Amino acid sequence: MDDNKIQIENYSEDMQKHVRKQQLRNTRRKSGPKNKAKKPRQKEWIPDSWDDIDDLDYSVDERIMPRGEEERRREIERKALSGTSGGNSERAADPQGSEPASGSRPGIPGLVVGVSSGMCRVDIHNGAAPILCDIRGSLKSQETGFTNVVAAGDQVKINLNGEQRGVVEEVLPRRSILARPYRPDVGKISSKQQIVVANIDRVLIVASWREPNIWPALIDRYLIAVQRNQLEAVICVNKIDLVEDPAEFQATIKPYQDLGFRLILTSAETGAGIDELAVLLKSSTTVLAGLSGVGKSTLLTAIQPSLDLRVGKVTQRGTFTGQGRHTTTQSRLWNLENGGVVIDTPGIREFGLVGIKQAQLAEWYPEMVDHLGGCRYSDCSHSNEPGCAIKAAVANGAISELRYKNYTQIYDELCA
Ligand SMILES: Nc1nc2c(ncn2[C@@H]2O[C@H](COP(=O)(O)OP(=O)(O)O)[C@@H](O)[C@H]2O)c(=O)[nH]1
Ligand SMILES: [Mg+2]
Ligand SMILES: [Zn+2]
Repeated sequence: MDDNKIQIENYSEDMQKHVRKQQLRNTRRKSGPKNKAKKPRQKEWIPDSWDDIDDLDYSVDERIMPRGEEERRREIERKALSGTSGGNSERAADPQGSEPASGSRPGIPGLVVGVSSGMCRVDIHNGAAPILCDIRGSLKSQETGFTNVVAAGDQVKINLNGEQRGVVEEVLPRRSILARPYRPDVGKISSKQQIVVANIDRVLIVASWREPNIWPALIDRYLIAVQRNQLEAVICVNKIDLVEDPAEFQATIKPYQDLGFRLILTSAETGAGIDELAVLLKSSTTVLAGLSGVGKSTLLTAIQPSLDLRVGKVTQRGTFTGQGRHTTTQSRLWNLENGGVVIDTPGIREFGLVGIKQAQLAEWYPEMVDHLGGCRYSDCSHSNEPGCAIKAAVANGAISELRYKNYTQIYDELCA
């Protein structure tokens, strides 16, 4: 398809979105009960440069997803997984007309360890520092549906432009990605997604017990993202030195244990759980996902002090402000000394739910699946309907109240 046409289509889609979004925003401002419920959360932590997407914008984006959008997004995901060495039809025309066959571009193989403002750092496995690379213009002009060409974790081929500078010529097919909806600047709306990390095996969902408070619905969102991408999930609850009420703590983590999810309970302050975490991270490629301030960088430094991720002083109870810390603003990858690859991400809240409709949500809750079909109404939302098998299962303890509450919270943010 011709580039101009794509641009125009995107533009009018974006404009329509913008108008609808504004209308929804206005309506919600006047009356939305959801809006009210969210206020304390927004006060509790001050966003980073990367995650300054307010919840409202995010949920509106999902609600107004136009018909056919889900299919379009699936196609986009398929493209993302094929890297830039996929089908030729997706390639921008080569000015020289000398496009080499797929996968046969000359270049030095390397691993993208960090990305910022259109450049990336590539480790070419020679023991030296990663090389700062531009990205070949023809890669940038490909229409992929994603805002970025490369992400941390990508396998690429580069050519050197000198000793210290290179150019990414090709992005090899990816085995997995995690992406997020993208909003370029305040005021601009984009329907595109941004690839945050590529080629990961495992997601370490990091939450803190306090400062900031544990947010179980966010854990569920990440769990859904992990299941959809067929990755391994491990939940890490950090700052357990700040647990005041062990009974409350146990009640919060038990639903996840009962479902068979692996949990690692840590405190970078006391050292609890750090060895267990270190063993986990020794194998495979793990991305750390969690709100800003939960302790992702601190945990990585505890495992390998030479990483030298400057972080703030250990949190005291009641002092979380979200400010004055060293914050990770871009995803970064490290090869650990003892094996394993880790990628630290900035606090990203919105992985995972793009394209899921309200009626599909329960399918992502393994404990609900068996009860589906038992409701009196086939289109039961499992909220207020009589004869609801899910609510009956909550009442008799087969489904935990915590998970059900998370379900209803997330449900309200999805499109019908
Ligand atoms: N009390 C306590 N504070 C911690 C713990 N882990 C990290 N912190 C503090 O939490 C703050 C945020 O940590 P950081 O690693 O920057 O979080 P990130 O944004 O997830 O990378 C820092 O001030 C850390 O010192 C912990 O286990 N207990
Ligand atoms: Mg950090
Ligand atoms: Zn029901």
